Amino acid sequence: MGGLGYFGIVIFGIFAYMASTEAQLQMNFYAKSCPKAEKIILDFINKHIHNAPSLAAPLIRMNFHDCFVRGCDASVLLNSTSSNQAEKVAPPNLTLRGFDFIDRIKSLLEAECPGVVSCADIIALAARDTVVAIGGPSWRVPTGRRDGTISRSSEALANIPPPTSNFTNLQRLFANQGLDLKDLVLLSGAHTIGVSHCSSFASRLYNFTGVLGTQDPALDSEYAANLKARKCRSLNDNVTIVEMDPGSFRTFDLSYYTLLLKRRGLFQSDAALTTNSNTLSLINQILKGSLQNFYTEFAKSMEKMIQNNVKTGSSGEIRKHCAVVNS
Ligand code: HEM
Ligand SMILES: *[C@@H]1O[C@H](CO)[C@@H](O)[C@H](O)[C@H]1NC(C)=O
Ligand SMILES: *[C@@H]1O[C@H](CO)[C@@H](O)[C@H](O)[C@H]1NC(C)=O
Ligand SMILES: *[C@@H]1O[C@H](CO)[C@@H](O)[C@H](O)[C@H]1NC(C)=O
Ligand SMILES: *[C@@H]1O[C@H](CO)[C@@H](O)[C@H](O)[C@H]1NC(C)=O
Ligand SMILES: CC(=O)N[C@H]1CO[C@H](CO)[C@@H](O)[C@@H]1O
Repeated sequence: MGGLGYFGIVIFGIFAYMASTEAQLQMNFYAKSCPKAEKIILDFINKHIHNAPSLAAPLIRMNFHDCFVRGCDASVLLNSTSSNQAEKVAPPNLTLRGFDFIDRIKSLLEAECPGVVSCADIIALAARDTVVAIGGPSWRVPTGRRDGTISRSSEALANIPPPTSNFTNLQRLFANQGLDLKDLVLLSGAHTIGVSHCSSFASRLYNFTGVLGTQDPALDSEYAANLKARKCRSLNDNVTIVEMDPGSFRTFDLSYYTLLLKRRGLFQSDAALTTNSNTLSLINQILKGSLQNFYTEFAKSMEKMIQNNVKTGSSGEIRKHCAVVNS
């Protein structure tokens, strides 16, 4: 053997092993450093979810937006500065909600153990706990994420799929995050809860492919007529909100997929899932299975999404205020 020798290789191996374990998230990462952290979050949610049952939707969406830009590092929470346009001001983030709620949890945790629990972990735990609180699926949230220091509007635009996405775009943007077509179909199932502004899909009703007065033929015409008459009365309505899964928008059920097959998915991106034979067959499989099975599969995809490309160990920081980097 050459200069390094057997001993060198063993030492190198040990360091490589340490570096790789350091880079892992783990269950209950705060067990020693802030033992009550996860319970404080859960208690706060259980205390407030009755007054705010609609919070689960914005929080799981916030989790998705956070993870799709620079890994789940709470970059989505940073405010813009005089020299930087943050992710928050990018079009996809204009409709995010729930920032106050995260800030209130953060102040409780700072009071309990200052500078220990990351904003990125708070988003991931709060998203899971609120979805569970409304009777939805549960998933494992290993912790130990660190907060990032960079947040750019342009990166949100480039990485978060717009509602006008076709299948090719969706596949590409999910693949960028290490997520496959199964993850795409399952995670899109989160549209079973929550609301959308008319502005996110009005072009399908009034200005499809840029021709005023035309409608997206992929949208059920009866549903479209109804939306135009009762909800989104003009192309420029940026105020009205619409339930994405009308009738059960607070229940984490399978009806989103039923709607897709009736051509009643609200966005072009929802409709796009039926334009590919693989994703169409996944939709049919989900509908043939039980709700419990959907929950199990959804959980696996969430666990993938929330662990991809995270900052751990000594990278990033633990922010004191979720909206600003530490000075
Ligand atoms: C597949 C690509 C996706 C696209 C194009 C997309 C797009 C959108 C849009 C445009 C809205 C409405 C925003 C508004 O106008 O207020 C929305 C809402 C929502 N999205 Fe998605 N989304 C996608 C995937 C996901 C994923 C992966 C999740 C979570 C796992 C998710 C969860 C939600 C939830 C819960 C809402 C409702 C938010 C609320 O009630 O405030 N979406 N999405
Ligand atoms: C999908 O959208 C992209 C970008 O908007 C476009 O370049 C591409 O041609 C579209 N693909 C299909 C199959 O329509
Ligand atoms: C209709 O869509 C086209 C293409 O996206 C856009 O250029 C045009 O401004 C839209 N019309 C209105 C009235 O917003
Ligand atoms: C909604 O549209 C009006 C008129 O076009 C505009 O003045 C206002 O800033 C818009 N509001 C939002 C939240 O984008
Ligand atoms: C961040 O921006 C929000 C909304 O503009 C503002 O209410 C909040 O005070 C800001 N937070 C910090 C810590 O500067
Ligand atoms: C929550 C949040 O920061 N929303 C911002 C989105 O962008 C608009 C316009 O750029 C701001 O006014 C909001 O404060």
